[in-house]
Amino acid sequence: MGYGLPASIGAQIARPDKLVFDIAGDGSIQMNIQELTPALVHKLPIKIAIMNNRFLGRSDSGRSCSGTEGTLASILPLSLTS
Ligand SMILES: Cc1ncc(C[n+]2csc(CCOP(=O)(O)OP(=O)(O)O)c2C)c(N)n1
Ligand SMILES: [Mg+2]
Repeated sequence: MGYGLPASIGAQIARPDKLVFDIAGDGSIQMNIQELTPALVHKLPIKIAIMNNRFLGRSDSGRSCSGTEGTLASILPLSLTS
């Protein structure tokens, strides 16, 4: 959790020729959202898809006993360069 964006920055800097995607939960992206600043400063073309289910769902674990069965996530695509 929180790893995807900083890892994507490292991957994109290491391999500028490659398309880098960060697929993140809304809680995960929030954890290290400040890393958008270096990504923008360095004009990194990382693509970010945020799986927004509006809570720290811990993915599927515990869902059957938490009353959140059937909760759907909307996807918020975010491109840093366009
Ligand atoms: C650094 C860190 N803190 C806390 C956790 C415990 N944890 C695992 S999943 C999760 C919630 C993730 O929420 P989100 O990114 O919105 O994904 P969702 O499960 O809602 O799809 C938490 C707090 C973790 N894995 N890593
Ligand atoms: Mg979530």
